[in-house]
Amino acid sequence: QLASASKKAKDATAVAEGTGGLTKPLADLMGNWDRFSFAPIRESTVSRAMTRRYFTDLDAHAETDIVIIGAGSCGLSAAYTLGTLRPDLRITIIESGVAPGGGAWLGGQLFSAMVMRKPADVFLREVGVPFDDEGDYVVVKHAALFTSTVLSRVLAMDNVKLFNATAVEDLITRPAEDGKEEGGVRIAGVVTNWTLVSMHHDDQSCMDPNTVNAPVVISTTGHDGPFGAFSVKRLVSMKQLEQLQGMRGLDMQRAEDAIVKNTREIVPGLIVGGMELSEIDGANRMGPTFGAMALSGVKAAEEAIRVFDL
Ligand code: AHZ
Repeated sequence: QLASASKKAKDATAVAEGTGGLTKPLADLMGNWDRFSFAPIRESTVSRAMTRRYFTDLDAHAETDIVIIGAGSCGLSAAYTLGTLRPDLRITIIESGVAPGGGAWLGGQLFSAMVMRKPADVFLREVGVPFDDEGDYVVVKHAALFTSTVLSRVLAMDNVKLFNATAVEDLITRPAEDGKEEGGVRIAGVVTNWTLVSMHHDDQSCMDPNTVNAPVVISTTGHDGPFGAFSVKRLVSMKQLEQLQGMRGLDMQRAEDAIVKNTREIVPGLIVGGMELSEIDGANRMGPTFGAMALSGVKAAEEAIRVFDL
């Protein structure tokens, strides 16, 4: 107790003598808790502060330039690249989870460190994530440092809105332009619902969805799973793809090059990146090395701009 009291006194002195590395307004608060009180507020003010912004965003993003489905390592890397290169575009990220980041909060087997093979270090330098250089590969001390840094850069962009806890339930389609195969479609946006609603279609009725129109969609929903490989599975059920080849076994060497090289427009208006691609092409998985996710995101952004500008 004595030690903690003397530490408190010391902290208070440190604040009195200087800011100790903190900004002055925060430093000034410390040591003055007896006189502390928050500014007054009414509950409805809080409700309106949230809902007005959310519904203004919903209204603005009902017509968007580019939708990104999934905010995992690939989707966030795509969003960062797009948002930086094209501040003129309205970008909408739809993420079914409450917590964006997909599988990129940990490395492998719940370990902290995240490995990326070179040249993916260029993306880390770009967004400002520190790493240990180990020669052919680099290591970020905690995967969460990568994900939180990219996420914070993306969320700070004026032209990007993330709707999390929101699932893409379907794709909006239009008949493909002249000259395309009979019955072919182009993708013209996404169909959405609150994820908790999407999870209850089996036991509740009449829970129709909402829509977002967009000329270009990037799908990065990961490999097959309860929510994964969403768009490519839907392309099969709507007969735009004959079948999925299915993700192959783990081979880091092959998997990462293949994912980046194969990141492309799969049907008009729909670009697929990250591990969702492995289900179409029958690519290997890479397990816990994330360079291909970052660079597939960069390539997906480049493709999206090309398609958007056509
Ligand atoms: O919640 C999902 C996750 O955040 C989200 N998602 C999936 N279906 C969705 C839907 N609507 C909205 N219908 C949806 N969001 O998509 C995100 C996918 O993130 P991920 O981390 O699973 O995929 P990724 O391709 O960005 O990264 C894959 C990382 C992997 S998997 C792997 C292996 O298994 O070997 N190795 C690596 C590096």
